[in-house]
Amino acid sequence: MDALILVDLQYDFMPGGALAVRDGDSVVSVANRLMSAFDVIVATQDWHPADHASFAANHPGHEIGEMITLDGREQILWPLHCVQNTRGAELHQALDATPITKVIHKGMNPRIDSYSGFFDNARAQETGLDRELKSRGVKVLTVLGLATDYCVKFTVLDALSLGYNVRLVIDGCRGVDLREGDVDRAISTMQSNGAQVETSEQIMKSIVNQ
Ligand code: VGL
Ligand code: ZN
Repeated sequence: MDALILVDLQYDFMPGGALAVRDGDSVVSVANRLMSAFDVIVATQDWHPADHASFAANHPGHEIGEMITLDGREQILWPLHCVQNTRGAELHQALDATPITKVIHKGMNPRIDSYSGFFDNARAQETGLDRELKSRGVKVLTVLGLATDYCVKFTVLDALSLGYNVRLVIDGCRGVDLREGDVDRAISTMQSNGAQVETSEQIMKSIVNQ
């Protein structure tokens, strides 16, 4: 069984949002096109409380983009984003929500960030995504979304470590590039860990021909 994983297609990661990813909204149509080919479709949602420790605003004297040490872990400070029940945390309305079979929330623990859709950054807690996929007999994941160099990257790496086969939809991802080259490095890292990088067109064709 194959599943499509839509990572964080939320307003705050789209142009005009609090943590806008350049051209981020262009992946919504890629998601809509791919959904017709999948029975299991999971959307993740970054879902922070307002007092989340990843927000620069909660660390007076520190700035957005700065790296701090938080409970012994490195933490990049982000603008306030994806606060639970705000518009910025909603899935983009152009995303066809009807075929989505499950929504997984992450990043609720105020002290621990959660880039991956599977575990928080301390690997202390599971989100329920692995259980959901295993219960449906899913072995292959097709992954797209935002942002390539954070939540997509860590979702893909965790998926590979959990034994899934992973296809990364290259035209379905956009990244932050906090440092120039981050997106390219993230793609190489995913690939060298075993992810297959494909276009949505290649994936559609391979599924139709099955
Ligand atoms: C993300 C930074 C902070 C992401 C989430 O979805 O890639 N990036 N929170
Ligand atoms: Zn976040």
